[in-house]
Amino acid sequence: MSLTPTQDDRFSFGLWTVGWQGVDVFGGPVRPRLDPVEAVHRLAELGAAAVTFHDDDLVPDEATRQSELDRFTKALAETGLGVEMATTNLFSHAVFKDGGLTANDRAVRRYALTKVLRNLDLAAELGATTYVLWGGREGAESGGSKDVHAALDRYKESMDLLCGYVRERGYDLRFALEPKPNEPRGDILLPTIGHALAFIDTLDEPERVGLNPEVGHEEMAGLNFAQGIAQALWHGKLFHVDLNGQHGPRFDQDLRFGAGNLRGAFWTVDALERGGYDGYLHFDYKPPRTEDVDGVWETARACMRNYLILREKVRAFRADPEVAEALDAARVGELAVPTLAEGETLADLRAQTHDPEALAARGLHFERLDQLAMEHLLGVR
Ligand SMILES: [Mn+2]
Repeated sequence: MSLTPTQDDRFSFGLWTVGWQGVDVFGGPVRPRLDPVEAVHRLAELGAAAVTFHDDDLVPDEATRQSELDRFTKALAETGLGVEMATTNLFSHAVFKDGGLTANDRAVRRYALTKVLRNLDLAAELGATTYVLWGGREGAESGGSKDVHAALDRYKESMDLLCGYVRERGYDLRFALEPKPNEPRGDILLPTIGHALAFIDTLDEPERVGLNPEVGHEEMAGLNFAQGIAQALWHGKLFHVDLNGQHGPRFDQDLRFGAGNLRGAFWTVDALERGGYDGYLHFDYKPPRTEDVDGVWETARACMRNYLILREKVRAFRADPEVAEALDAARVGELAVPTLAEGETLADLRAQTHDPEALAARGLHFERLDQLAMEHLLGVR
């Protein structure tokens, strides 16, 4: 078993992840700025396949925009790394204090749209095929300050305009909405996978818009990430994924993948590997403030290594004959059988005798199955 990543594994990192300087609500930077060119070289050495960026990570300054882009594309060419996704920073600048696409102030919304459009052009130029929209500031702290009905109208208006732009330009780009329940806003619009899926159905071009769910964001809402992405896959909407770690409902921890809810990570890898997801495995995490620059690269290496370890564990679990037996005993396969037989009617069903007491007496043996998963995860099988 190889735990050394290669480009075939399709691991990808945001420039803002390894580049996070540790600025949080209570303290300033603990690490120097990381040059995107160095990030590209280091990530390539570690076995990543691609990088992703916000406009402000890569080209923060108008005066140096072209020279920075030239250096960056040279680094990509030297390493063979790709750009698979890009996104717009609609949250850091003070102008976005009440959001971008759903700000009450119409002039702010008009500026936000132009910022997205400009970075869409750059994303397409650099070969990205996914464009993420995380609306961290799209929300409110108090009930009266945001007309949710109007905000969703404006969100839809923006998405319809952006889809139309991408179509007219002929860009090979799909949008992926990234849900999050709260932080930085008190309550964020489209807070979970389910909210975002329902919203996508209202768009003019729903086929161009899917999801970029993040482990920690769903777990902050107390939700099960593996079940969430399984539903996104069922809808054909898992366009991208943000892998990281989180310890239950609290502030957004952005731990390296595998830290936090380890059992959740096992089932997340199982859901991705078995569910037909064929996109990039993207890490969106923050190396803790305790780490120096060497520690940052250790966390990047660990994200990929933990995925590969869990992939091996999941494969061994699925290949274990005792697991196959336990799955049978748990009637897991039976759920794929339609409840009514071909040609059978509800009248036929009602004409039959059902014995709920006898059915109730059957055990489902789920605990044995889960213990087998636990033992694979703990390395004793
Ligand atoms: Mn996060």
